[in-house]
Amino acid sequence: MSERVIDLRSDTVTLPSDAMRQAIFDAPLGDDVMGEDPSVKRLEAMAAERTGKEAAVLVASGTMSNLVAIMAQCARGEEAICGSEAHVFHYEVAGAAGVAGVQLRTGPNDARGRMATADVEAAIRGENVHWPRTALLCLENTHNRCSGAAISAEETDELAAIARGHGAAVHIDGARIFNAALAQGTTVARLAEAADTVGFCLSKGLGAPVGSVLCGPGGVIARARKARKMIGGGMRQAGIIAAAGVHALDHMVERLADDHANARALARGLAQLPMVEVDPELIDTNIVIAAVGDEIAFLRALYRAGVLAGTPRRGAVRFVTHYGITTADIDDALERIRGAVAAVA
Ligand code: TLP
Repeated sequence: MSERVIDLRSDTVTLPSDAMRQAIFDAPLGDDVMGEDPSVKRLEAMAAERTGKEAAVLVASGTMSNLVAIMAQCARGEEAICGSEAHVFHYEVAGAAGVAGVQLRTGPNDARGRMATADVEAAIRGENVHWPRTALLCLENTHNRCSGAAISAEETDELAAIARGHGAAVHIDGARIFNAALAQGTTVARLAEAADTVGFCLSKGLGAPVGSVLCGPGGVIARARKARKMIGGGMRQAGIIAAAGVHALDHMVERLADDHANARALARGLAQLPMVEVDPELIDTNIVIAAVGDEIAFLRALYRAGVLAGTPRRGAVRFVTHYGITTADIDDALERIRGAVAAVA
């Protein structure tokens, strides 16, 4: 392995900046289960405001945000619809089924993370003694397994209207919804307007060490808060975490544009290489997924060259740009990847 490792496995590897560490150090604290942590209250108020929702609750992770959103909006034995490529379906240990008692039903996602209105309509159950009630539609923005595609507000509006027409609530897994808003020149509130609940992560591109926030109507968030307690997510002096989140919302949002530019540059460089297929025009945000043939051999060669990436599926590799990765790092990574590809070929 060569000198410094360039870690493009995920934006979850970001480390807090010195200023963020200082904000954590300075945070006023209290017992949040007793509703007395001023830093948590401040973060939750900011999050509600940014997403255009009435209330918010700080949770430990994106996974917990999706789980408590499901617990708050579905009864056991009910069904939630999500895309076939959804994070909640692939990577959350079937928590909807295992913990919430909720069955996930998928409809197809296209390569850009979109769902067709007809497919959502078809996945919603009617009234029949055999069928579970469709309680929730879960969307994802940006769409992780679909190359970080940013989903438009109009598309969300359209799908949400169908769900609502059948009495189902709408949740957005907005782990990277600040990326989605920035990429489309809109606000998170606009992207989430048609949804009941939206969760976003502090610990990805926003650079905080821990945490996600679920936002929505007061009554739903009260139920989510109770669900959070049930699964052991009631945290005491959680202001330690929340202070990093406040700092992130104040200082780390605009810089996500650098990650997007770096991802585009990386995709442009990758597209020049033999054995690698990727369309740089389709990179909306900070995730690049490229087709490479034998992904294991490819990742091993990259590893030896000091570049870390991941794989979302057979034949594909994933690179994620983030805070701490500069434009010079991207040039360096491309140089190393060029050498690695030559070695594999
Ligand atoms: N995604 C992680 C891995 O789990 C794949 C990553 O490296 O991208 N929703 C979406 C859309 C996500 O991308 C993730 C994390 C989550 C939820 C879960 O967040 P955490 O890891 O905080 O539980």
